[in-house]
Amino acid sequence: MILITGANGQIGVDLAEALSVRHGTEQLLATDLRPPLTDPPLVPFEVLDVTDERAVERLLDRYAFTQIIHLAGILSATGQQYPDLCWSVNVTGLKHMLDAARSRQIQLFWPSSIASFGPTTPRSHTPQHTITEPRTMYGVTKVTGELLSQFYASTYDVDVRSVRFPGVVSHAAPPGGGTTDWAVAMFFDAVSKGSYQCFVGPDTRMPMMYMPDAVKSVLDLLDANADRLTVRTSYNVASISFTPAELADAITRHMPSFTCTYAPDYRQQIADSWPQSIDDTPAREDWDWQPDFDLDAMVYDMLTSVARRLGHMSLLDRLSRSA
Ligand code: AKB
Repeated sequence: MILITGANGQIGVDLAEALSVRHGTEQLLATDLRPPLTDPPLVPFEVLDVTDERAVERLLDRYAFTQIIHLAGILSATGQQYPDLCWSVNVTGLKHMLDAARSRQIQLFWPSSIASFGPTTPRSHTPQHTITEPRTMYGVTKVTGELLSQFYASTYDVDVRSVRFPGVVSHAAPPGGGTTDWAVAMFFDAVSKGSYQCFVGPDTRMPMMYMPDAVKSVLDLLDANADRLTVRTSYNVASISFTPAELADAITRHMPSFTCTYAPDYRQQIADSWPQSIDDTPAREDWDWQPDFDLDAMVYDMLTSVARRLGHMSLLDRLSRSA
């Protein structure tokens, strides 16, 4: 059986669906601090606060889990506003999962982030092994989590696996409190309002990934032969890098009247401290990582999906005719 924490979040919703296709819903237990998104839930569901060690232990005592997909976490922008909460959820929560994985011999996946890097890291083609001096609390928790994972893997032989996600673009569930959220919000505002005001400047280049590739990276890493894995902190995974102006341009090719304006706020400083592109050679060599989507394929798929979700039939029709 597979335990998913943070199942109501942006990655949790899509990953739970992919896992239920693979293993059947009866093999999953989705958990989150908040109640399920649908009634009845799509997969068996329980409320779980990952910072509550007793609650975590009680839950793990009741099921024979073989894998934990630990997605509960606070993202970068929220983490700057609530640093104590960010530490507690991201570090204490992960430590509870590592301890559970250790005592019960469960395989554990959790996502780190490009936020592990900081202003002293090379920003272009950021290598796997490089300086990790983040300035955000979120980044501090991710570096801490990576080092904890490596310690548990090398000292206690825990099979812990992780990727450093870039911004993830998707339509099933909204991201919350991230610095890369503009890349999702731009699609929803383009379809619902025809315009978007972006909270980072037009030339802010950031590494991104479309959700199907993000899901694929998790499944591929979980499937990989343990003997081939050389990284037990967290693997760099790269896909596409683009700026808000480039994304706006790509959207405009399908929606000529779309306009994007810019009003950078405190998130600009966070974005400027992160890499612009990522070198993921070890992931490609160790477990054959390869993304499928480029910018244009992602934009077409996102616009189609968001138009369908928001009931914008004329746009859907136009998109299908231009395919
Ligand atoms: C965020 O913006 O905080 C996340 C991330 C890159 O980890 N999307």
